Amino acid sequence: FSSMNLMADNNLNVKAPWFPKHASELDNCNHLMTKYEPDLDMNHPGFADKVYRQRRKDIAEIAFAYKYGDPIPYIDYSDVEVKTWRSVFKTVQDLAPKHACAEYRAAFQKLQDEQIFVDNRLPQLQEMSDFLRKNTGFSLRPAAGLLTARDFLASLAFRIFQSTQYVRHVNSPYHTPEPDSIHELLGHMPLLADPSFAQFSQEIGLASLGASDEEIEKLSTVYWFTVEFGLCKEHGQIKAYGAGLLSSYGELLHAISDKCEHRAFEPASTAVQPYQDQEYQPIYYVAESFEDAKDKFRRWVSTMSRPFEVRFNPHTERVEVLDSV
Ligand code: TIH
Ligand code: FE2
Repeated sequence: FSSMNLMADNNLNVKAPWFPKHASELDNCNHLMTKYEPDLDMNHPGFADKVYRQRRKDIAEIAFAYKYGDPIPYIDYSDVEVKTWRSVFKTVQDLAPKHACAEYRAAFQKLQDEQIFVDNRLPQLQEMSDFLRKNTGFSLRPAAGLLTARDFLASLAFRIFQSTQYVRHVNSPYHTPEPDSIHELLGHMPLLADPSFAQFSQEIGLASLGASDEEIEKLSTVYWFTVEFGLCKEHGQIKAYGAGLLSSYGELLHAISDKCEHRAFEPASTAVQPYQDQEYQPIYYVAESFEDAKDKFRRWVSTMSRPFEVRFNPHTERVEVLDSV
């Protein structure tokens, strides 16, 4: 401890990229990746659907206008959007008891008990944010689409999850290559309500602050193969905890079939495994448990080159930078 001094902001190693020091600075962390958008990609199921494209624009505007501290605006979801929600919700209800990890099942039950997960309406981000805050201190802010890895990971450091608010096109309910609110709600929210998993998510975020581009790439690859597409062991059986699996009926069945490869989660090798994000994954990584994944992740992160340490102060929602060189 004695060798670590709090660094003044302007003292920070000039080589470290800018990063937010307070949750309010996430207002600047909303840069989008332009990938698979209904306006740009002819293969998007919404490409020829004018009504869908306008809806996406309207909901994106809400996210761009959002500022720290605002309540998350209410979305009046249409009958078509509710129909899409219902069909995905039903498949998750069918598959989760057998294929989702215990932490997911427990949180899913809680969300049903509190009437947040029901089949005839989409949960609003604000009520979901309140639920998470009570359980793990996580909260939500609306995002307009797929964010850059640096911006997305930075928010996790503050226990803030940037969540899309639009709904996938009704013609592709069981798999979409882009995040949407159904993926966020059914995939991410249950696990963000689990304390151990919430901690793991925040640690990925903390490790990303001020990291080099190469390290961001590695961290987002680890994120991809854990938080998004992770499998884990439970009493000798393989279960899903990755959000991209739990929100996609199609990919969940693929991931537990013999049409793909399962490897043991090992951060150093997982971090450099190339992946694609348009189709089902050919490889999945299996963790022994969240605790084991966290231990391995911590050991690996400590080998990274960042010349300072960061510590989150939950009372001020500020990240303190500790000079460790
Ligand atoms: N493929 C997921 C689904 O269909 O629900 C959504 C995404 C997961 C990861 C990135 S986008
Ligand atoms: Fe996701």
